[in-house]
Amino acid sequence: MLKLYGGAFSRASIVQWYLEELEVPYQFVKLDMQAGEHLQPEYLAINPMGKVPAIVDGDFQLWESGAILLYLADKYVKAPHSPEERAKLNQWVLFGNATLATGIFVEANREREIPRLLTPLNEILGRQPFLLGNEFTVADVAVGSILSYIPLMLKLDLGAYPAILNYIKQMSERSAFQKSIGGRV
Ligand SMILES: N[C@@H](CCC(=O)N[C@@H](CS)C(=O)NCC(=O)O)C(=O)O
Repeated sequence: MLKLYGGAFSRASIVQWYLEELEVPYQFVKLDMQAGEHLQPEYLAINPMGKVPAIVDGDFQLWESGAILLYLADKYVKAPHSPEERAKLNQWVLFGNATLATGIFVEANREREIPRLLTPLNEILGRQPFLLGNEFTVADVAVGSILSYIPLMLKLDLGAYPAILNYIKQMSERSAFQKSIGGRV
């Protein structure tokens, strides 16, 4: 069975959300990060960077949450994707993991980046229910997870972005979300 390594409150919940969406069986291996279990040789053999999440799927090991999400999408979502469709998924996953996450979680960036990033996101989500249109995809896990962390962790006022607030609400009502990110807070 696929093993997902993470801490109690970590980005492993993002991968867990997608595994739950896909209904892929997995074992959550919870590392005691306070005790530094993620820096012990046994885990460093899986991710030499000493960060979570990582997965072990048979003989295959992978780390970086965005790379794991895209691997799971490739492996388990049977829809045929053209290079262009796949590139759009990559775009949103990288945006969530890099641009949006650093814009929101790096305090020094927040004041400048939040209006810049959330204004166009609010417009997109005002036009359509999901990032790529009418269908929930891995892009929604990558970006929706970061957006959902805002009310959970930062208590920033998102009143200026009603479509984002509605989107966060829709995401948080999904049962897969509740079994993962929602269940960990
Ligand atoms: N970009 C990485 C970030 C991984 C990351 O920073 N994980 C944190 C937990 S959320 C971690 O392992 N921190 C432990 C440490 O830095 O020692 C990803 O998305 O997987």
